[in-house]
Amino acid sequence: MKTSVNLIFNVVFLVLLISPSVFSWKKDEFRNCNQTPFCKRARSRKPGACNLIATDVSISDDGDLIAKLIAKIPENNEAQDLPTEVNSKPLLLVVSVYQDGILRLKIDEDQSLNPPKKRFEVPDVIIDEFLSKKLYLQRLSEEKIDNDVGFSSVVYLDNDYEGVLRHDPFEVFVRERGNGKRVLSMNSNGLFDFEQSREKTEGEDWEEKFRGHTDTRPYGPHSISFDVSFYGADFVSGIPEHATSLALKPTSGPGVEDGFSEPYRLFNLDVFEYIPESPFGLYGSVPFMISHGKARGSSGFFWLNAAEMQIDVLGSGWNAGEEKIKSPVDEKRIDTLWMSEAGVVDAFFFVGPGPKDVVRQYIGVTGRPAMPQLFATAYHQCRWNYRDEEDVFGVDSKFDEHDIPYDVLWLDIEHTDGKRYFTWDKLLFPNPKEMQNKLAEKGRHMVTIVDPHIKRDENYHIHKEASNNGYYVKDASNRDFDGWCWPGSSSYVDMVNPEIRNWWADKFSYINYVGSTPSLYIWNDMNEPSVFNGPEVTMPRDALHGGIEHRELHNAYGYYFHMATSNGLLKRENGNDRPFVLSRAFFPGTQRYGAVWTGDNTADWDHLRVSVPMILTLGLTGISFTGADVGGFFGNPEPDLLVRWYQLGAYYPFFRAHAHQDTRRREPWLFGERNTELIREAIHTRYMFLPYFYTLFREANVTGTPVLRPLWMEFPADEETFSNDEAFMVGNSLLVQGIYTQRANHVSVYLPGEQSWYDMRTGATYKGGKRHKFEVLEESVPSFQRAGTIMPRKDRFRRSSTQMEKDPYTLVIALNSSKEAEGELYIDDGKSFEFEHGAYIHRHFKFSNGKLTSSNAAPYAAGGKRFSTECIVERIILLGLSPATKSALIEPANQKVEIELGPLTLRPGWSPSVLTIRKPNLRIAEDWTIKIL
Ligand code: NBV
Repeated sequence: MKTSVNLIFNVVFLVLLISPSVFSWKKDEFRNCNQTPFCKRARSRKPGACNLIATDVSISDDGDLIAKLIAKIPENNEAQDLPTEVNSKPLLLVVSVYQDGILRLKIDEDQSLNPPKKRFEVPDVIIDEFLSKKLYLQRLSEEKIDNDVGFSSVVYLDNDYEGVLRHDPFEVFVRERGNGKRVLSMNSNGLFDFEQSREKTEGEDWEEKFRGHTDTRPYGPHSISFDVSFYGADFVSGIPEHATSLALKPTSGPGVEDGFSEPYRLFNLDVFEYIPESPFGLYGSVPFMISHGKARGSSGFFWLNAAEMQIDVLGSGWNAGEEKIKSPVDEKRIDTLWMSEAGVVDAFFFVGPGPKDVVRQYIGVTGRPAMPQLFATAYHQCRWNYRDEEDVFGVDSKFDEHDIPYDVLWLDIEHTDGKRYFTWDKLLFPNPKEMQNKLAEKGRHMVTIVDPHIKRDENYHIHKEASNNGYYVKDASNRDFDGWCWPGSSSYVDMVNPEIRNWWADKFSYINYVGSTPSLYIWNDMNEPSVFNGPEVTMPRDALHGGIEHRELHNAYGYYFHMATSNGLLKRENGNDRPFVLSRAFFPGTQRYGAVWTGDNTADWDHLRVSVPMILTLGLTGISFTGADVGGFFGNPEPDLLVRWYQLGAYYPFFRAHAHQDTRRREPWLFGERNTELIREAIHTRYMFLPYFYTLFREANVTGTPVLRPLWMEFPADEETFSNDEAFMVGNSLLVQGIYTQRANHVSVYLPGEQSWYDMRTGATYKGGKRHKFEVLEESVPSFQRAGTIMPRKDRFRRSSTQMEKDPYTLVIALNSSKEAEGELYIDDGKSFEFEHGAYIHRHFKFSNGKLTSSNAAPYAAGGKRFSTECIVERIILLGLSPATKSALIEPANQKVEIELGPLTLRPGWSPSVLTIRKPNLRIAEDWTIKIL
């Protein structure tokens, strides 16, 4: 009986899913702020409503600043909306200081008063290294601010900044030492509110209903909200994931645009056909905001909390007409309102002052981005689904036939036996190992999908073990939670528990994952988690992970799943290879485990456009290895859109084409010869720049600075760049402008800075600090090398990146007005963790005084492992030298070489000022100098 009900349910679901009329964003399926009581309550609070003051301020034995927050009982006590005994219980506040000027603020209930509930603090996000960088406060200085009743306590952050806890009214802020200028602050608008857990009062109903789902809310309201202000800011950015502009638009106050009156929601959700312009929350959440302004630079605020969060950006004048609250500061600032359903306050203040500093400070807390294997930075070919082995081999050989390189072929859910992950459909994929090995012979890899929903089938080994061991998330009545997903009735492994994550990780061993080989890597989808019949297509908030409610950790579920999967690949028998796992859901710390993509976009121009701010925003939050489905997941792209998408996608850090199963096939050779040629050229561009990309991935791995950067990250003082998210920087050297309209003839490109830019195809120069109008070419999107930089390339095209390993390098030197340039190249084995022990090459190239020098940028690290390569430099391209230059001298060999004219790339058309030194045949790993004669 149950099986036939399952079957009917499945069929109905499938019909619904593939029917185009239901393939549009169904707003009503999701809660808005008004339907979310904690959000509604927080949003309706008036500035100055917070009546908390800090008392008993002291330095603890642990070297922290500690205080109690108590309610100041107003003379007229009518305004209290909670029983007095709740309000009068003190909250505990702890301010700790860490290296790099980081202030951490924790506020929680006092456990010694036995609150009815211990609130959840998210483990496994903050890295140990950060904790070891705590500074122990020695003494407290106090001062009076304005006409305050009490004092403020001041703590030293570093030479330039200090943190202040203002006692009455309670406020925490960071300011510059010396001039006292504020950087960022909390509760300056008096909106702080902390709903303490308590017993139910008589007649109170804590249940919440939404579209037929009941949330039992056994612990009642325990939300937290507060305001955060960013000083000297022209805009704020960050808090992914939303499909919207990079500079966040106001969501409250005057001047709110249509469609932006809801707060930015952070609640991981599987949203069918998301629209390309909305504050609506998508698949992942990072509650980290970065501000930037011409005057002061950047600052950042991070709230480690995994419950649903809603964030308002308050448009200027948002509090006009309100009774003015006592604030000493009238300088330019952006106010924001942060609201979360549960958890504690665990907040980090980052002082910057540059955008790169803020990102470094943030990843100092949450961890450095993983260094990917080289193959993963190349081109990936995916579709839902490559039908069977024959299809796989067909696609694989067509790439060769058409001379298009690719590195990874992906298999979506249909490759499994009835959506039982870790299995293969025996008819369609009878020989998975042979299939992977065949591709591996050409240096190619495969990826299979492994989702978190486990089919409840007694004969399925994963289900049997998980249910016998009690490894599933439980529902509110403590039974295995049973929800609907691709396999029908499914349960979800409780990834928050480290023991269960370990068990999951073991499933990736070659013995357990039958049919897997070392060239197979993994894709985690649906890990928000997506539950077709759940409230808002996800897990009920009252589901249980041990004693923790799902509501408290919802946004981190997918992170733990990603972590467990990535650890699974590490545990494989050849665990010395770096894992590659793509995840749809994400949370702070995701950058340590792998790549992320922007989910189910649509094949239209607006989605192409919004992919750029989405990827840039992720990069600002440390998650640098990201991309959008090239071509658009839903729908059929017109050939010109597909071509433009390849041309832009070739610069995404994660470059993968993907398509829904109902779309027409769209492999690169299916749109006529000319389009094949154009797509080939786009993919070739990526392969050509792989050495540059890999160097940038290493930079991200060390410093957190993302591979793809907003223009303002490189040109922080140039206001023209602040609202520009149609162009971006790849590293510090390359500016790329997307083409986002059909049949565009011209495009206006702003080239920032004082130095000029060289057209990447022709070498023609254009002035910086100016907008230029360019004719739009069919062959490529506009891209420019910044004067003063040196970019490494590999210009020979092979079948895959792995086959380019021994290929020679080209260096492109773009001289600035002082005839100087600099650049870097990072090389390692592209695969293992040996680089962490010093087995890498890091070269620094510098051109000045008519000489190009290659020197070692990284004296061998402790641990002493070496990496060597025989690779040579086969070409040096010089941009910006006089065309009369005829020869150069290579030192130390004392060999004279000719300098010839162009070209810049192996394609036709270059400017006459492009000079080339052919075959200098220098070893890339060695020190050398070339002197222009
Ligand atoms: O596994 C099927 C798809 C996948 O192709 C896509 O990339 C994911 O984002 N998956 C979502 C589930 C179904 C979407 C309609």
